[in-house]
Amino acid sequence: MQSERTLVLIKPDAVQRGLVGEIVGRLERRGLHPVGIKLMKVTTAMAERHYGEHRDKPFFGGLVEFITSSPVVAMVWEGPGAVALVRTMMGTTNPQSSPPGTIRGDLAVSLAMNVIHGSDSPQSAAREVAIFFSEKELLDWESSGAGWILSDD
Ligand code: 3AN
Repeated sequence: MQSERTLVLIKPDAVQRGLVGEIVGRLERRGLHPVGIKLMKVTTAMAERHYGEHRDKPFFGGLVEFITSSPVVAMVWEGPGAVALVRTMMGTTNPQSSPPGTIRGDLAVSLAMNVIHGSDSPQSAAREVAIFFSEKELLDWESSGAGWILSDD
């Protein structure tokens, strides 16, 4: 399986509830590698770019307001099939229908405050990573001496 990178945001609700370690821990234990992590305040311009596909939706204003309201943890995670893997771990958009065992199913009750964002395709991941990180902020895990213990089989 091909190694991929995906953008993950720990949203303001989860940062405020002290769930950063829980969410990072789940991604680490699954076997993905962090290649970029930062605590940051999302600007309105970044949020409008990031959520551009929802521009015409009635909840767009609230979405931008929420994600810019207080700090998020922005991260890039890498590993085989990382985009779909993180989506599976997140669960469904509405936590009410997200099964136990998923991040939203275990940690969230609200559609608007659903604790985590993960890119929904490799194309979205490339676009979203570029909004939050410059190339020099991302670690090249394999050439950095950190090693790579995941195998393809
Ligand atoms: P996901 O985050 O599961 O990919 P999207 O991309 O459909 O879901 O929606 C982006 C974000 O917009 C969601 N994470 C959620 O916070 C918010 N959202 C989606 N649908 C609604 C809705 N009907 N009302 C309020 N917020 C919504």
